[in-house]
Amino acid sequence: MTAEEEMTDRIVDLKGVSRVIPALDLTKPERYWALMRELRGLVKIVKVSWVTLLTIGPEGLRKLILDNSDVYFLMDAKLADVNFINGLIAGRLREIGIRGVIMHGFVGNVNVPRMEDLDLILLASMTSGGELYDANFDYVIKIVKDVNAAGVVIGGNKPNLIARARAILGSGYVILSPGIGAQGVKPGCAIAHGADFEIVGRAIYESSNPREAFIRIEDEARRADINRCK
Ligand code: BMP
Repeated sequence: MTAEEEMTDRIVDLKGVSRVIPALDLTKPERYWALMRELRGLVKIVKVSWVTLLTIGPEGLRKLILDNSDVYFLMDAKLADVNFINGLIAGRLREIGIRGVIMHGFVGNVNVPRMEDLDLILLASMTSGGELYDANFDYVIKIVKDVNAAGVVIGGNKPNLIARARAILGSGYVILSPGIGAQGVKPGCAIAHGADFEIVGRAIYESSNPREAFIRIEDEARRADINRCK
């Protein structure tokens, strides 16, 4: 069976199934396989990045995906080129097994390629800086539906923007929030404000026991309580 046959195609189908997306920004190739072994059977989605691609290369990433065929791989490419090039890059990523690609929303409607067999997720607000981003927040949220994106990334430290996006987008789109753990947001607090998934990097991969850290954060995310987040 191929990786494609074993996993869900769409991130929206994983809403409620899993709440924590480990971010694998690791600089030693062997750590990718070691961490995926630790998280086996628990993790449904992982986020890889330019750090991943520059550490294990495209063939390494293809192998990592094949070796973990029950996991949805999301590439945080933060694309911001013209439509044609964004489409070419996203298509190449799809060929190596990536299911979802994150790109910048500020490039606008015209530069978001329409991909049939890949989830595109638009970065709408960053955990740090990004004042210009937030000034254009409503524009990025508005184009999500127009470009048929799967959802958005909004910093977990921006609870009001998460709630605003949820109100505008409804439940058919995903909201992913980074900033949990190492950047100071408590697990569960982005979800309490309307996010579907919390992206967690260092709090998992720098833990002495990543499997336990994942289980604890997933549990806290599952019990998301807005009263603990004030
Ligand atoms: P960590 O939990 O170690 O802080 O990692 C956060 C992850 O989320 C990194 O992969 C980073 O690129 C990503 N991220 C972020 O921290 N803030 C943003 O606004 C957008 C991101 O993609």
